[in-house]
Order: sequence, then structure tokens, then C-alpha cells
Amino acid sequence: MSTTPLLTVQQHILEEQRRHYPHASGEFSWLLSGITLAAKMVESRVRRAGLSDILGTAGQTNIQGETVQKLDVYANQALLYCLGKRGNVAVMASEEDAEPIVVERDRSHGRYVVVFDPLDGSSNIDVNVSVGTIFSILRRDPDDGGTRDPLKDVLQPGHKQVAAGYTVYGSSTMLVYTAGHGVHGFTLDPSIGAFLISHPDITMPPSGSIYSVNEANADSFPEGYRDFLARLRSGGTGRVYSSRYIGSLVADFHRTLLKGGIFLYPPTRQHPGGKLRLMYEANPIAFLAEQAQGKATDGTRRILDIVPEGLHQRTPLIVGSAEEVEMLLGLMR
Ligand code: AHM
Ligand code: MG
Repeated sequence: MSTTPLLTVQQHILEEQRRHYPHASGEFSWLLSGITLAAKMVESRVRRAGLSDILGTAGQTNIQGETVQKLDVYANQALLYCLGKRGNVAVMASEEDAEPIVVERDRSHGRYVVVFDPLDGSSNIDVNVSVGTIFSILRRDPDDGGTRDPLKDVLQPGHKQVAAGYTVYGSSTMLVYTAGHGVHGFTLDPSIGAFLISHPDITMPPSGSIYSVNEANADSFPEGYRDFLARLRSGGTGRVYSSRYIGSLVADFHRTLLKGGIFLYPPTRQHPGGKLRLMYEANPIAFLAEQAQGKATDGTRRILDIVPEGLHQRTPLIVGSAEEVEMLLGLMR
């Protein structure tokens, strides 16, 4: 029998909190358990996606102008429900909703703000490819008494995040999170319904041999990006690269986190400011990357330093092993 202790994500969060903040109230752990509960609800639906009448579109258009699929709606509601009942979340903001959602009951005393992409990569559901949930947790300004515009509570730069993570609904379901003390990964054991530690203290390899980009857009990438990709392909770096692109940020990042290399979504003709969203995609992914010794930039700035102006603001995103990210930045300069 294995001697590895069975450690659930809940126990892990509590132990980490006790270790780093001996006087913590436990509120934060309680908040994170809302996310893991929602993740289990979403995962059970994702697993049944081909069986029930859930595939296809719900016939609505979300505020991004994209067709909403039923699972997106369900995932969004699961998170809003689970977090809205915690008692310590004052404001939530989601990719699916144009404006932040205020938890009226907890607006004045709730200490946290949670921003999320409930089902990232949802266009992949119809073809049985991995999707995920991404979340970012911020602290609410305690002095505002809950009186000011909730958008102001949400629009904080990424370096202010107190925790961030994702779940990836892949060949197994994993939850990966950081609360600012390293990155930890848990795999769902479906037979007992618990996330068990499987990847403690993840560090991204300092370099890797995979690059991940939607190369169909390459003709419209700025020159530095094209030079970079040409250099990786030419073998001029002394390393032979492979390309992998799933089209679900969570899944592409998860591979980059474990194997190293680089993921990039540069500016394109269609999306001159980048396609991915700063608040609920780039920021949480950048926090995880840095906590795992990797790097994340928009091509000129560290992602976590960007001062946001809008909830659904887009950004170019380059994230991965320090060596590849530095190489790209060198060519961009
Ligand atoms: P979404 O599915 O939440 O709208 O997220 C956008 C997705 C990301 O998961 C992925 O990295 C990217 O869009 C893929 O874009 P493209 O199809 O342009 O390559
Ligand atoms: Mg997304």
C-alpha cells in the first residue's frame, strides 16, 4: 500500500493558511471550498455532455457577441450560486455577465471579490476536447463600506490577487491553485468526490520544447512574434521544438505549466489588442506562472502590472518558461 498521505484540497488549503497566517479566520478557506464545490458541479455536467440534451447552443448571445452554450450558462450559475452563499464574497464578475454582480447581503462586510471565466474553451465541448474554469480572487477595499461602484472593487491589477487557479476537465479533472505560496495541483477522485493532491509544489521547467499558438493567424502577428516563431522552427536555438495548440487556454496552459515551453496569443488583425481577457484569463494564469517560476507578459509589460480599465478588457498574452519568454522579449526589443 502507498505511503503517500491522502491530502484533500480542503485540508491542504487549511494547512497552508495555518502555516502562513496562524491567525487567519478560516474565511478564505471557506471561500475556496465554494469554488471546489462549483467545480465538482460543473465537472459532473461536463462528463455527461454527450448524453443529455446539453450539447449545442442555448440560443442566447453573450455580451462578447458569442453564442452561449448551455454548459456555459450552467457553469456560470453554479459559481454564482456557490460563491454568493459563502457570506464573505461582496462582488463577483464573470465572462458571461456584462457588469459585476453585487452580493447585496454581503456587500458591506464581504472581504473578497471573485472574478471568473466559468467555462473556458467552451467551443471545444461539442468535440469532446478539454475545457476549464478559471478564477481570480481579490480583496475588497475594507474602507469603502460597500458604497462605491462595484467595478472599482474588481478593477485591480493582477499583482493584487490573493489567489488564483483553474480546473481543467480533461482525461481526468484537475484543480490547480496558488494562494501566493507556490502552485499546487489536485486530481479529482470521482469515486469519493474529493480532489486529492497529485502535483505538490509545481515548478515550470526553465525551458521547454513546445510552443503553442494559433499559427493560422501568424501572417498578421507583429514582426517580433514572426521572427521568434521562425527561430524556434529553424532549430537555430539549438533545440528542436514541437507545436501543440488545443484552443482551450486552460488546457494549453496546463501543459505549458507541467512541460515548459511557451504559449502565446499575440495581437492579430482580428484582435489588435489581443484576444484573451485580462481579468479572468491572463491575470490568474500569470499569477500561477510566476508562482511556478515562469513568466507572463503582454509583449512589453508584466501582465500582473497592467492597471485594468475594463472588466472585459483584452490583452496579448505570452506565458511560459523563463527562457522562451525572455527570448521573445529580446526579439521584440
Ligand atoms: P472562451 O472559450 O472563454 O471564449 O476563451 C477564449 C479561448 C481560449 O480558451 C483559447 O486560448 C482561445 O480562445 C482560442 O482562440 P482561437 O480559436 O482564436 O485560437
Ligand atoms: Mg475564456
